[in-house]
Amino acid sequence: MKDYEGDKIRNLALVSHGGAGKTTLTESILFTSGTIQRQGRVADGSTVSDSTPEEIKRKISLTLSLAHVEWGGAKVNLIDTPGYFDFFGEVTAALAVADAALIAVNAQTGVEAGTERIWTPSPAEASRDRVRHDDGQGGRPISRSRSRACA
Ligand SMILES: Nc1nc2c(ncn2[C@@H]2O[C@H](COP(=O)(O)OP(=O)(O)OP(=O)(O)O)[C@@H](O)[C@H]2O)c(=O)[nH]1
Ligand SMILES: [Mg+2]
Repeated sequence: MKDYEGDKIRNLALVSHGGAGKTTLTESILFTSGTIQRQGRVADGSTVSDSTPEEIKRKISLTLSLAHVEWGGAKVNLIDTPGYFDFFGEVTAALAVADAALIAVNAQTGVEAGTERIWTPSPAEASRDRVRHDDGQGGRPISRSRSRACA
């Protein structure tokens, strides 16, 4: 595989409510960029992202999956995440390494609960952000917010 300098690598997480179209969009990006020659469909179990037997059977994403395209001289890593709450840990993991998030929204149903959950920080997350700004050392307030998160 070609080597890319760090400034030519982008990590893009696709996130949103279940069924909004993340896997379909990932497949379209792969096809449009010429990375794959045939555009698969979730309903047929033929997408790059939903490739495990369980995902093919259920027709939903269960774990995050990685794919990449080359675009404008950069390597764009696509991280397709599951939208169902049960697998929210996969979204957290993807966002931890992503440079940017692409939020797919179903044009017919609009912003749904799962998308709001990703968009809105939990009280513990918000609290931790604030104390980081207030206190350059961070240690004591952060451990306090950790206690709140675990309470
Ligand atoms: N008509 C139409 N159907 C779409 C579109 N995008 C996705 N779908 C269909 O909607 C269903 C769900 O699409 P997915 O791509 O699996 O959605 P997802 O966000 O990856 O779903 P999860 O992985 O379960 O969160 C599939 O049957 C798709 O074929 C679209 O733009 N238009
Ligand atoms: Mg999916």
